[in-house]
Amino acid sequence: PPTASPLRQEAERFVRQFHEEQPHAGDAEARVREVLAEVDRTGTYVHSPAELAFGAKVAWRNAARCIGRLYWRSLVVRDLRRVTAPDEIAEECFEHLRVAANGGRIRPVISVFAPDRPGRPAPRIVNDQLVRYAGHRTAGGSWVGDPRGAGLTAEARALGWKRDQEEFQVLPLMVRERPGSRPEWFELPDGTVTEVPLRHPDHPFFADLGLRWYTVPAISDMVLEIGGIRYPAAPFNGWYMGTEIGARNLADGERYDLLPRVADGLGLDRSSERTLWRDRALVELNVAVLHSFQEAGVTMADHHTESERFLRHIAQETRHGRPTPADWSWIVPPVSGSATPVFHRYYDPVDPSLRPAFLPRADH
Ligand code: HEM
Ligand code: NRG
Repeated sequence: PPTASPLRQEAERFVRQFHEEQPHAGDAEARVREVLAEVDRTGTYVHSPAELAFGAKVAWRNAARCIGRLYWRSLVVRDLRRVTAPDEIAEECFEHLRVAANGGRIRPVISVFAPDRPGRPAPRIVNDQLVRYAGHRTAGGSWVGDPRGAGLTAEARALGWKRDQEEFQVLPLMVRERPGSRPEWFELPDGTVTEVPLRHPDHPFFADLGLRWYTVPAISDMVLEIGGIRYPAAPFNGWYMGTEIGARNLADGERYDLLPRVADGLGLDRSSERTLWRDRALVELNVAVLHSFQEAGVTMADHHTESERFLRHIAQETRHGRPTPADWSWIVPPVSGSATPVFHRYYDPVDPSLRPAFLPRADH
């Protein structure tokens, strides 16, 4: 049998890590022998439920761009490896959203569908998040909806999906049975997507802008890789940090581009950049996002609290003798960076070979 295939090496490395971190999980050497024999016999191997759960949690722990890692141990892992039919994948994604939304008390959840196997690639979710708003460019060059959703909107329409053009129109979930095959699409059923209408505690004009956002950010286009096994359909979510919505999704010029309208509502002087109307509008937009989620009873972190938690996470990992690789440019919040403690330091270097990991999807 081959002794040095990448899969054998990754499998052995993972099984040893699993047993090192979980000393009560049984006999490491016996499991290594079993896994390697299975790889030699079948070209792949099957994780135990405990290995899968551990692998998913450690992939989160290893996510160098994620500020939310303090709670990595609490990830709810839904083992759906037997689910391969697109309609059943969609149904379980909808159940994922309901489990995660939890009436407002957001739970971090991952749903792990079938892995790729030799000669049998697994299904893929086309959407980059389970919930995304459609976006269309008008004849005049302006946008209706989220420009980030434009590609998915075009794909959905090519498959026969058609809806009115609205600012916050939830896209259908599209699932491919195999890479390259024509996706099937599924409308998200009523009650699956919870959204929060946005208003400002002090400025009534804000509610009239008609803004809203969904409560569960569920990334669905990353590959979960554990011990050399790739799970291309493994959507995961935590809760939002307010700045993701208030300082990026609604504010970026390439997204909803709302700073001019918010500034006008606030009566700010936009005749010069030096009035800092953009900065002042950004702060009030972020106040509105945090206030609205709070009033709706939906979990959301502010960037000061989440920054402080992240430094506690690093300290906790240090006590366990582990580094916390982190990407400064992703960790530091997009507003008020220097007012948060994560700005004022550097981090352990990012090691692209670190596993388990969430990887960007290479194929579609
Ligand atoms: C990225 C926060 C949970 C994995 C991020 C980002 C933020 C964040 C702010 C940067 C996103 C951006 O700038 O677009 C949080 C918070 C969580 C949480 C507040 C609350 C519990 C999770 C969970 C996982 C995860 C449960 C996986 C199990 C990741 C990964 C990225 C990321 C892989 C990088 C995404 C990319 O490369 O595009 N997170 N996160 N996070 N998070 Fe978390
Ligand atoms: N910025 C994106 C979401 C990226 C991931 N953020 C999280 N992840 N909070 C957006 O939709 O604004 N998470 O798993 O909680």
